[in-house]
Amino acid sequence: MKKPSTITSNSGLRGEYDRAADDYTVAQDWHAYTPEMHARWRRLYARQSALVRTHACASFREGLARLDCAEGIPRFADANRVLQAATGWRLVAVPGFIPDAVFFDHLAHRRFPVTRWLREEHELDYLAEPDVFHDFFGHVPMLLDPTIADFLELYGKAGARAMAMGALDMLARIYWYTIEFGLVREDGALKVFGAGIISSAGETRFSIEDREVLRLPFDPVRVMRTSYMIDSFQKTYFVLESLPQLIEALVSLDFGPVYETWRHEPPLPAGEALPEETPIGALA
Ligand code: HBI
Ligand code: FE
Repeated sequence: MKKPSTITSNSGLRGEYDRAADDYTVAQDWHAYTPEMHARWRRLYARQSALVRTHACASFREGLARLDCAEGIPRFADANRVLQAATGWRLVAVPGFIPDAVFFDHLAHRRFPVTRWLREEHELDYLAEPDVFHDFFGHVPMLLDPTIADFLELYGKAGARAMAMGALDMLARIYWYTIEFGLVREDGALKVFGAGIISSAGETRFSIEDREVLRLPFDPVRVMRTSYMIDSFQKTYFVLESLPQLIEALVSLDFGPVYETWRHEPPLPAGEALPEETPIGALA
C-alpha cells in the first residue's frame, strides 16, 4: 500500500507521513513538544476532566486516573507500562489518519494508533481529524477496561472480511456508535464511554442532557444500518445496558449474512426512530 505524500504541516509536527514506517508508525518524539503545547494539553485536560467526573462511565474515570496525564502531553512509553500490565495493549504513535487496513491490523494485534501532534490554539473546541488529545484522552482510558480491550481486538480482526465483502461502511458504524459515540447505562443513569463525545465539551453535555436527541437501545444490526454525522453532534446515540453487552452482542452475531442482506441498501437516516422503536429518555 502506498503512503500518501506529506500533508502540509502548520506546526512542523502534523502529518509526517513521509517519515512513517510501512505500518505508518512514527516515533512519538516527546521532547519535541513545546511548553506551549503542554500548557494547551493541561487546559484541555482540566476542562474535560471536570465533565468526566459527572458524565463519564466508571471505567473511563478509573482508567483516566491510572494514566496520570493531567500535567502535560503524556509519554506513550509510560502509558504502555500501565496498559501492558492491565490488558496487554500498547500504543503506537502515528502521523494522523491511517488507511483502514493498517488501522485494523494494529487493532487486531492490540496496538492502538495514537496521533502524535496536538491541535492548535484555534482548534480547542473542534477538530475534524484525530489529534493526541482525542486519541489519548478519549481512547486510552477505555483500553484499560477488559471488555473494551477485547472488543477492539475483535473489531480489528473483523476488518478484512468487511472490506472483502464491500461492507466496510457497515462495520465502521459499529466503531462510530460505540468506541467513538457510545453511551452506557450505569446505576440507571446515562454515562458516556465514547471517545468522540468525551473529548468534546459540548457533545459530552449534549449527549447526556439533551431532552430531544434520539437515544436507542444498542442493537448491532440497527447500528450497522444507521448513517452518522461527521461534522456536527450526532442525531442518534445508541445506549448499552453494560459494557459486556458489546462483546455478547458481537460474538453471537454472524456478520456475513448481515452484510449480505444490508450492504446494498441505503442506510437509515440518523435521528429517526422506526415505528416499532422506543427511544430512551434523557433521565431514563
Ligand atoms: N486512523 N489514526 C486513525 N484513527 C482512526 O480512528 C482511524 C484511522 N483509520 C481508519 C479508521 N479509523 C476507520 O475508518 C476504521 O475504523 C474503519
Ligand atoms: Fe477516535
